[in-house]
Amino acid sequence: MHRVLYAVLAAACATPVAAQETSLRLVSAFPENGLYVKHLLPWVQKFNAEGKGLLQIQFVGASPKVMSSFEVGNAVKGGVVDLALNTGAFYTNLMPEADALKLAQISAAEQRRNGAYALINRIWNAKANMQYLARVVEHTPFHLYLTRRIDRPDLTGLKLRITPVYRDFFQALGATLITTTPAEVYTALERGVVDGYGWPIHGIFDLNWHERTRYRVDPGFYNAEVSLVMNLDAYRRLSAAQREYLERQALALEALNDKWKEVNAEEARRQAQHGIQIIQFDAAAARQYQERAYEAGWAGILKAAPETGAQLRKLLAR
Ligand code: 173
Repeated sequence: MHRVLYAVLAAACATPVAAQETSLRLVSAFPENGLYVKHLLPWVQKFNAEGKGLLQIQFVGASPKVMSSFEVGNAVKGGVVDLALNTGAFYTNLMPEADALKLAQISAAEQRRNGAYALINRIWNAKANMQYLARVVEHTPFHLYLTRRIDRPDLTGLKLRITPVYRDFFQALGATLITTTPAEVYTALERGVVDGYGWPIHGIFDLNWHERTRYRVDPGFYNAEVSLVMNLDAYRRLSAAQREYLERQALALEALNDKWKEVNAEEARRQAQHGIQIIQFDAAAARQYQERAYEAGWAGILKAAPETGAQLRKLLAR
């Protein structure tokens, strides 16, 4: 991160601007012009309109401009920022369990009811100094996008751009892997450094990856997770009224998640329109592909975090 920006962020964090009002600084680990920030900003506006005199959110900016996607977790942990729109795969450096939320097979609402959120918060509090506030994306599978055709679920000889989300699965299928932030995907495709990448069903137009994408492999797998997380100290500094307000707005944000169903249908149409072809396996191979994804995904989590991984699996898997 730029040193000057770091100093500015650190100095201005959660400064009470009036006796009662607190302003929280929010950073997005996903790019400024992407679907996720576009989804979040109207909520921030509403939050600020209704929270005058109590609690405000200042959107500071997004990766890669303010900091690398992979640094945002650390910035939240250390209190350099108060809030982040982030995904667990971007902060596995803090705790490997962060990446387990992609394996959830029940809704966020169910996770609140069955104790998963309480468990997530015990782990996130203890290991990352974070409060987990809301899941901002649901109903969204990840896919493998390619520049070359394959005809069966064998990735041998393919070089793929990944984050930890896809690592264990794509590795199990024989791929060679290169980890990059979203900001580096276009150049990797352009230079032919990779033959494809993992990404959700939506969002490939945000940074023009569609120009370099010929195929999408169906089916998708997992449950793309993007969430709002908060520095735990900043969370604990809030008054009861501020916390109640924040939690209420976080619930309201989570309640918007059905929208992704429509977005995803539209994005799939748009991909087809741009000539992106679907590589589809037969039913048996497709089922195997998805089973393999979950098997490899949980194996990776359990290997890195045997105890908490098993607790998470109990509450997140069906
Ligand atoms: O960068 C990624 O491919 C990634 O890990 C991710 C996670 C959630 C939503 C979108 C992308």
